[in-house]
This record gives sequence, C-alpha cells and structure tokens, in this order.
Amino acid sequence: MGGASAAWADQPVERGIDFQPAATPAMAHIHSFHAFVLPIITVISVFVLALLLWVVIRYNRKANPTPRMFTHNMLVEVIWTIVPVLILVAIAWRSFPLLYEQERAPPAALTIKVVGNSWFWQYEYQDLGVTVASNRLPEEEARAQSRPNLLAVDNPIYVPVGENVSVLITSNDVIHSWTVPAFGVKQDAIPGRVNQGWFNVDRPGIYYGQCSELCGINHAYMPIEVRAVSREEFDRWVVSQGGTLADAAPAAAQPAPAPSAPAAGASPTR
Ligand SMILES: [Cu+2]
Repeated sequence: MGGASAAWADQPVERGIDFQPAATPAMAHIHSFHAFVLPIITVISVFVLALLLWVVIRYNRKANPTPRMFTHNMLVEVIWTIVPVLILVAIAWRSFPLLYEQERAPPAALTIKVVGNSWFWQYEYQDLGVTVASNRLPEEEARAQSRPNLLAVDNPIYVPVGENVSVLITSNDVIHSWTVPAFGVKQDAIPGRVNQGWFNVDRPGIYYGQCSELCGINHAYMPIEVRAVSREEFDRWVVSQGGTLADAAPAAAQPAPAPSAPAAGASPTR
C-alpha cells in the first residue's frame, strides 16, 4: 500500500486533544461515557476551587481575626457524605457495563495471540498458521512512504472488518501494553499471564497504536499497526503470509470446543 494509504488512517492529529474517532462499538461507548463524566468532574473541580477561594478570602487571618472554634456540623457532614456517594453511584452505573463490554469477549471469528517483546510485537494467528513480527518502520522509510513515523510498522497485521476479533495478550519479557485507541483496547501484556481483549472494527482503515506501559529504553519504538480490510482482502493476506484459510463460516456460531474430556488437563499456567 503506498502513500495514499494515509488518507484512510486513524492516527493522532496535530494539536489534537480529543479521542481518535471510534472504530468499534466499545470505543463509541467510551466516547459517550467520557461525555457523561467530563461535565461532572468539571463541576466538582470548579466547586472545590470556589470553596478554596472562599475560605482563603473570607477566613484568612486579616478578614477573620478571631475564628470560631466549633468542630462538628451534622447537616454539613451528612451532605458531604451522601452527595459524593450518589455521584459515584451514578458514575458506576455507566462505567461498570462499559468495563464489562470491554472485558467480555464475544464468540470471535478470529483469535490473535499478541506477544510483547523488547521491543516489537509478535502476532500469532494460530488457527490460520500465520505469524507476524511487527517492527517499527525506520524513519527514512516511513517518510519515503508518507507513513507516520513512530506509528508505521514493517509488517502490519490485518483483520476483517465487521467481525469479532479476540486478542490474547501476553509478553515474553517485561510488561508491555497493547493499545489501539480507535478500538478502545488497552490491555497489559504480562509475562506468564494472558489478558484478553476484543474488537469489531466497523469500517476499513489503518489503525495505529503504541505500547502503553513503560517497558524500557525502546518503549517509544514498538508501534502497532492494524489494517482492517474486507474479508476477501483479509483472506488474500492470510494466503500471502503462507497461512491456510479456515473454512469455518465467519461470525462464529461456533459452539464451545466440544467437551473432549480433560479441558482441565491443561496445566493452569501462572
Ligand atoms: Cu513495551
């Protein structure tokens, strides 16, 4: 894909302070949760600032030379306990379902194992026999191809649009974090442990992310590039990577793997 590809990329923009456009339902819900919480925290911050200023001005030593010495006020104490509790309950009401949505991996058409390494990402499409190592594209090459420096990689991964993709995230060495802002996915990659995330990209495009857990000297140089494409293009990519196409239908009405006896036989990895 040449330089034109930047046109359909979701990536940070110059002077941007807001989120990247949402490319998945989960991220769209994160947007609306943000819109819900931002006014609340703004009002609280302004209110606390006003209280501080009021105390500083009205009750400083000059304005109020002989302070009163009382310590309790039942009504005020009840109010400042109950009101924050109500605010927190309201926030939790919106936030817990969102957390659940992000953590709950629905039946997936595709599962990718994501392994953090110092300092690159490795991706295994185990069902398809494809393994990809994504290294940062050197700056000269990125510039030559009009691709974003520090975000573009040499071997991007591909995913099909409109299908549930599950990601199993782990690490080979230190703790990294696999993060793609437009997908609303940010999961730590922890050695000896598998974290799960998922996404369902609603439109074709190139999506960029970065390692988001300070992991060492090259932390800033292990970007993530995901290309969401049509199922046909995805299949072509799989074949071009030497993989074999699963003949399973997309979107997985796939029942849980038949209960062949010892599912518990797998040793609990820890
Ligand atoms: Cu890292």
